[in-house]
Amino acid sequence: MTAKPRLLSGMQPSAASLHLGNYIGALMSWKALQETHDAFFFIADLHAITVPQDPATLRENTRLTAAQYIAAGIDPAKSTLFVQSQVPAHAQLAWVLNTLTGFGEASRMTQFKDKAAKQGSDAASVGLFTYPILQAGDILLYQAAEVPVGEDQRQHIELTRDLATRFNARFGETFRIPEPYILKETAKIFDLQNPQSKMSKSSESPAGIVWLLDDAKTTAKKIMRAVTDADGRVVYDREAKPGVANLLTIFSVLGDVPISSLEEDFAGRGYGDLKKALVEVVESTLGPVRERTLELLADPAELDRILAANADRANEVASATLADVYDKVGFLPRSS
Ligand code: ATP
Ligand code: LTN
Repeated sequence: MTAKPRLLSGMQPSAASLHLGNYIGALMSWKALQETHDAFFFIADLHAITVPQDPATLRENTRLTAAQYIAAGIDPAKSTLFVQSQVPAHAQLAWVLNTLTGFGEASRMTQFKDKAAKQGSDAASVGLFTYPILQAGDILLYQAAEVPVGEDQRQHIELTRDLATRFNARFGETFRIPEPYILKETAKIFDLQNPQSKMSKSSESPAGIVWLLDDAKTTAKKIMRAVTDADGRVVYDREAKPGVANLLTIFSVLGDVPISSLEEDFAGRGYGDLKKALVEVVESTLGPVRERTLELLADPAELDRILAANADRANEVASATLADVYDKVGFLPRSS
């Protein structure tokens, strides 16, 4: 039997709830990938403190995010599902990789430039600047072959590959060079009120974001009020009709029907009909996810126990890689 390829991905616990974009763009594919891969999925809480944050909220959001991973189908018995800060090797490897990264190289990361611009560059922390180096460490610790991420993360995976190649050349073969596994553009979900921008945890568009933990009524209201256009035809055209195209994408992915059959079914009917049917489809997917999340949160001690057991599993792999790195860079081992 050949071993399954190793895979790793993560999300920041930067909001209390994940949204429909995270569900369709990340969790649905992760769930499928855990069947064919030796998968590691984590909650990137070390990354979450690179922007101003509130400690009680961070702790709460970390549990909430873990519960939503599990509720969406990430099985902690199949995948290793852990909290980043519970595996100390992430911070330790990041330090070593910091010393191999050029200042100019780090300065070219576009996500930093965008996020720093939002905060004002004086307010941006050095942690935000070195965020991609911590991310490189996440991936390299597990010798991951594949990293499923959205297109916006491609540059960070390229940096990871460069750092791994550089380390291997300087100190000897240590890291596996990971491949990006860029999730399809068709899985990209846009804001219901502003269908030119992607649905995002940090956007300020309360009516445009479908949170996984919204109740059924709130979700229905958001879908019924989604921005469309004056044309009235249910046709997929991303350029000319972004609002309708977005609704069709969500329907197609969650209902598992091709967009062309939706166009046929709804030909000659209005957007109201499309939206009503979509409300049903979204609720039949998100309803059970929401209920399961609430069940898991009702027993936080059990949830924390699952996370601890998974962190132990992650730690076994991560600490072995870190020990090799420490040895290769020339640190004096502590005698036992
Ligand atoms: P933030 O606003 O804090 O950056 P986000 O909502 O954009 O958060 P990320 O934490 O950047 O989400 O991404 C987590 C995962 O969810 C990534 O794999 C990303 O590709 C996916 N994802 C995020 N938003 C969407 C979206 N609108 N459509 C599809 N996938 C998405
Ligand atoms: N930066 C990623 C989250 C993330 C990640 C990782 C993804 C942190 N470390 C390692 C894949 C592999 C994001 O914002 N989506």
